[in-house]
Amino acid sequence: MNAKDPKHDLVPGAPAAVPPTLAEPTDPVEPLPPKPDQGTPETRTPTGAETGTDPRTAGQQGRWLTTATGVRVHDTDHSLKAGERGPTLLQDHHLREKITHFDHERIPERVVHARGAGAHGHFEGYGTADTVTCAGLFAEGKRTPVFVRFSTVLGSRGSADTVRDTRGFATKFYTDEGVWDLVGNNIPVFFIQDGIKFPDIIHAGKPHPDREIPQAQSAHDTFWDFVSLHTEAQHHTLWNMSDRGIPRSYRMMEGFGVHTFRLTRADGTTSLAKFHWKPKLGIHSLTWEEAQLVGGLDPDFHRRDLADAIESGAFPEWELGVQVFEDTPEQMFEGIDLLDPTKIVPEELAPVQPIGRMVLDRNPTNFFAETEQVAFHVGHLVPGIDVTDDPLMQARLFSYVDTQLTRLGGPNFDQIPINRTHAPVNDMLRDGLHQHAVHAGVAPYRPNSLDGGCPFHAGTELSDEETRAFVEAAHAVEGRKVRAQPASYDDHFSQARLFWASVSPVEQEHIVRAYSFELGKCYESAIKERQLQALANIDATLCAEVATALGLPAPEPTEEPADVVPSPALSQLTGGPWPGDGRVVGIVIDPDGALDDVSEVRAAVLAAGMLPLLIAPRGGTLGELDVQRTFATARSVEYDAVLVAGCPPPAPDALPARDAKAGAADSARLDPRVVLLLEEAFRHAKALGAWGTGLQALEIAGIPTDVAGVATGSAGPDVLSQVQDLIGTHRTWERFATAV
Ligand code: HDE
Repeated sequence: MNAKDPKHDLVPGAPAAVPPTLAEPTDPVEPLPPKPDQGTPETRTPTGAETGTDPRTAGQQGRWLTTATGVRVHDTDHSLKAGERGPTLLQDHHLREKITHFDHERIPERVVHARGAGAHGHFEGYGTADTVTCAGLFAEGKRTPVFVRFSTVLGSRGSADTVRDTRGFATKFYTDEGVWDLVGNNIPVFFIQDGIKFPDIIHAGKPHPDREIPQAQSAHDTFWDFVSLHTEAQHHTLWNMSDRGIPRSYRMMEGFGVHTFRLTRADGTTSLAKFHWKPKLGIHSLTWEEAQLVGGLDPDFHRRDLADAIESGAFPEWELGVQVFEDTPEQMFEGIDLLDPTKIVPEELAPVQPIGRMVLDRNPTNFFAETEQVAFHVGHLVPGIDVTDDPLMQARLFSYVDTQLTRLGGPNFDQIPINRTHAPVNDMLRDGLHQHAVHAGVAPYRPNSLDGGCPFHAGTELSDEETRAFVEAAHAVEGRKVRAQPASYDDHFSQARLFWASVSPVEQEHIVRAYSFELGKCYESAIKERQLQALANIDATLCAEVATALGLPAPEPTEEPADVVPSPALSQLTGGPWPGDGRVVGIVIDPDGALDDVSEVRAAVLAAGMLPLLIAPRGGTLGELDVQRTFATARSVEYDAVLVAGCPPPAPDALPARDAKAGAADSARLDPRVVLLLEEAFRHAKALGAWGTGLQALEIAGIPTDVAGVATGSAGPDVLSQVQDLIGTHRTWERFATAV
């Protein structure tokens, strides 16, 4: 086994904890430990008790290959045959076990949110929520382990990360009082107001049932057919068409509980509240072109970004905040119906008050065991946090348990290690497929006298932390069976208009392009025209711009556009500058030219918590420098900023006839793939920096040096510090033309 390779410490993504030897290992050793960045679920019994065992023993142990029952195997490469050239014998129990288990390795993917990535971490309360809820996890300094899963909604498990879609943001808090799941999204509103319509919107968004296309996207007829007929979806759709639909990173997304929750104090009094996750790194997005390129070049872009950031110590962080409202019988705030999940409450009207922070600091050890098997449920609530009568939330209370029965194969999914609570379980639930607990006693019923009356009811006094139970808030209801909704739910356009009016011109421009693309991909003109009608009811300019792109007339609104007061908090460009943690900086070098300052700049990028990747004509090592990317493997979309430290001439593999990536610039002086890299980074308004002969490279590539976002200088460290400032605003926004 090699000594630890220092490269493994610098560049994340090494497949194993220890670099492999060139020759096949022949001496039996114990299984290698997981990588240092990886965590596991805490070792708890199926009923929540701490075991104190090393979590690694939950995986494979010992140096010898065994069967599933631990019998040592001497040969797993040859089946048991009747003679060397004869048929395989039915007797071969090892073959049958191996093949049978393999045949059943797959489980149904999630019906929505199938594609996702997860991480472990912790939540720490600030104590500021004590005035509104008795939930123990928010107490000052209280640390609670968490597991978070981010996801897209529409795509299958193997679909690309960077598609235009809503993102799931689901957090499992393993609190002392049981598990609390906050199963939210990165968009604060939803397509529908009543959960009974969830299968309809999802059927419309999923691929067409005949051809099963397109995958993981809303740019098709059935989606726009539904949302144009069902205009309560227009607000959510507008967010999807905005940059929120194509995040740069899971680490750079807001999260929202979407519904209004009911919080209960120790004295039983209640408030209504909306949960918000605010990312430390700000909210940033890809451009549409980047998202398209990444979808092909690195479909795992968000998954990789999350894992790499954690591995390199740039731990993603969010602050949890609440908007709190008086729990009045009307459940309204400033005319906004708090039970309508297609509505937000602008932060300017009800500030988001910070109540704690979450840090994700460990990657899963095993994707299937943890990220795939984690089972969230809106009904996983703890004392102090309750649901409301939002009809979308009500349906979810049924759906999340129900779906696990199919997905995880039975009612004991709470006993899978990643789902195990850290609080004692004594539930009288018995048996079922895959029961892990060995329950003692004879009386899993109440009342009983045979088990000493166990288990007992806990108390309803919320102020008594030792004995309190989860107590439903005694909220009054109307009590008349109807299939109907309140009149306030009929306003479908005013908040879509609010969102449009609140974002910056460049964000508006992106929205126009997104609608134009998506509707342009629809086949049927009637669907485009119907959606244009909905846009007319949101904003005349938006409608006119999209209509022009589609070559259709812009209709007049059928409803008087609402007067709205813009909410600056809705724009991604509000705030900043933001930290550059975990940002990726590409450094182009010419191995045959001067390598002035490259080592120093690389070290400075690392010291700033960012990841430097050296890009050279060929792989390998240049002096003390490792090359991470070649011109053939590099593409601009991987980098948040590009530094140019040399002017490499075309490499031997850059013949335009052989390389589709080749550009048309001064092909004798600069490798055409570097030209493409620089052109793209510039077009996407990313930070560029050059010094020494790198300045010539910019000139040959036609990149102006007298514009915002292009840093030049005589020495690398000086250029890097300018580029770091530019990364703080994510892009040089003034370079984006806005035609709207
Ligand atoms: Fe979900 N949703 N949902 N949803 N949802 C699921 O549960 C459902 C809704 C959300 O990473 C499923 O375990 C219904 C809103 C996330 O494992 C399923 C309705 C919001 C995740 C389900 C909604 C969400 C899910 C599929 C309408 C944002 C991924 C697999 C009443 C607040 C969780 C599963 C993960 C997953 C049903 C609406 C967020 C089928 C019926 C609104 C983040 O149970």
